[in-house]
Amino acid sequence: MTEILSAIQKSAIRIKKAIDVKDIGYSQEQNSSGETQLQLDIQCDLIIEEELSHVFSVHTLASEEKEDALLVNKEGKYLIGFDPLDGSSLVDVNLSVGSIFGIYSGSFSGKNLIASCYVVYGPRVELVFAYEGKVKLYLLQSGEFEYVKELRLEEKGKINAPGGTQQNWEPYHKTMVDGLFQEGYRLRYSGGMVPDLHQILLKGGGLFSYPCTSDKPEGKLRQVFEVFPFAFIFELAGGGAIDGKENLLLQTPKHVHDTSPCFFGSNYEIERVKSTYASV
Ligand code: AHM
Ligand code: MG
Repeated sequence: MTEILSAIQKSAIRIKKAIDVKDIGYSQEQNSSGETQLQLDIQCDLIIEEELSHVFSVHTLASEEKEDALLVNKEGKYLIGFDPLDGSSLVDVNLSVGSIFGIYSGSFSGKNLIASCYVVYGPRVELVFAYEGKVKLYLLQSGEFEYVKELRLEEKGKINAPGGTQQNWEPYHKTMVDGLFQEGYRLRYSGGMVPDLHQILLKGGGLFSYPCTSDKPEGKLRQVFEVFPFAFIFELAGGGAIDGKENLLLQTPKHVHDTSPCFFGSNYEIERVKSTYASV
């Protein structure tokens, strides 16, 4: 696991440099969800593939930017699912973006997650690594990731980050989101799940939701690359991660690019989601 973390750190340093250039360019290729990929997405994907495929313990790599998983080493023990540059459309407006990694054993299923990690490229580069019962924050300083502290969620937070297009929300979902605002929650939503979830973790709690909507009945966010890694982090930090009813980590995708509605938060808000969704 140390080698995997170190390869992720090396990738993060290279990705930060790739983001910091004047022309990020656009390519004509589409990823498996039919979105036009930014040149930068492709670069970041290649950087991570290059760094992680050198690690002996890595068996398979699956990227949000590639249709199929890539076998790296038959004798390797871990399967890694990653989103090389989540929120990449925010780079040109200079908002924070991130890379997300889930480290699995056996298959890409929620219950098989062993560790997970994300990197936020913001005013500072920070890395969060969840492994062996702890969620640890690191900060990039003079080319090295330095340990900062362990992250723990409070029982209840103050932030509400509701994803998806409001006109496509189910009425019960809108009632729940409005109810939290009426209780004094503040809107914090950048459109990048990495900085949005990072803010909730660092400020002690709140709710991030990306529900099923009329245009996306299975949600938008991908289980293997986005949803499971954050579910693992939120559970280890003392909060919860559900699809509305069940824990997200109980899900097994049929395909590596499958999506799921998802809710991440501290316990108070997750209970609120459960009671809203119990009757639907
Ligand atoms: P991406 O992987 O194509 O960048 O999309 C994922 C992003 C998440 O970071 C974010 O939470 C979500 O899409 C925002 O979607 P929306 O604009 O529909 O709220
Ligand atoms: Mg993404």
